[in-house]
Amino acid sequence: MTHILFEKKGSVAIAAIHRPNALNALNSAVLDELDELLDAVGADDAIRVLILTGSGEKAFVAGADIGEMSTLTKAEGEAFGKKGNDVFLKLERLPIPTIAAVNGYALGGGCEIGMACDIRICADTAVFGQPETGLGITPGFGGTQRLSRLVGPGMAKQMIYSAKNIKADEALRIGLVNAIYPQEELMPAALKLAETIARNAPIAVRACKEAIDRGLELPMDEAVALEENLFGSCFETEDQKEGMGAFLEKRRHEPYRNR
Ligand code: DAK
Repeated sequence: MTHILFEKKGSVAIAAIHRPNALNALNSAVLDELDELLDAVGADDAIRVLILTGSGEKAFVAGADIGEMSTLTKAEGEAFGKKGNDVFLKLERLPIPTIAAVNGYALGGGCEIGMACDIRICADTAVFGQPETGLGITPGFGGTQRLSRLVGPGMAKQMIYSAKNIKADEALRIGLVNAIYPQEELMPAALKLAETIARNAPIAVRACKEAIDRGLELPMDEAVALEENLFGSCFETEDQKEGMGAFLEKRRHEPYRNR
């Protein structure tokens, strides 16, 4: 891949968007590579957590590629929006947990791809925003939907209508990110969190992701029924037997085996 740097550290995968000449802006080529990468990560049983970041120190992702978008017709704009939305939905629905390590500018499509991850942490240099209305367009990769679900419609509308960027501390205050780290500590912190998650029983972790994400779309009675179902399914796993057995025998559990 040319536009994504990929590495595995144990059971944690790290993907860094890499377009050094455009602050990692998302063009069609990046979206195609991301699509392919997500299929590969989803098919790899050994990967338990995916960290998404931007290469370099200045940007996570500075948005969709404005050069590529500037000449789009209505039909091409819709097709570009669909391509992005399909990839972002694939990221959001990846069965394993995902962490966005936001290491700089996360604007437009950059803020949106971060919001398609389960957890966001950022560097103290990070800047977030949805600048689209200032460019004559709407957020096109799910920003109107995910931002309002994450920070509430009032704050999402303020950010989107005003097209004003916010800094890391404001992003933390409104709940857009979970934590802020000095730039050099961001990736170690992301890795530490990923490894902590990866040590827990993978089937249970995936079931929690499904229960939270699908449950949020359901009325409460259906959502708790979904939780009951997923809870029950854990009792068919070897990892549940090992985890509870170890507790009762007052010993540390063996590494979970994803079975
Ligand atoms: N696209 C293309 N190139 C970009 C870019 C972007 N989003 N952001 C930066 N670059 C390029 C710059 O053009 C520059 O290239 P050269 O001139 O060196 O060739 C290089 O990256 C370095 O950027 P700067 O020189 O501007 O760096 P500064 O430090 O001065 O400024 C900045 C950093 C992040 C404040 C500035 O680059 C900036 O404002 N960038 C644009 C940020 C932005 O507005 N992003 C949101 C894009 S809109 C839709 C689908 C998708 C979307 C909407 C609708 N549908 C189909 C409905 C999504 C929209 C967006 O994401």
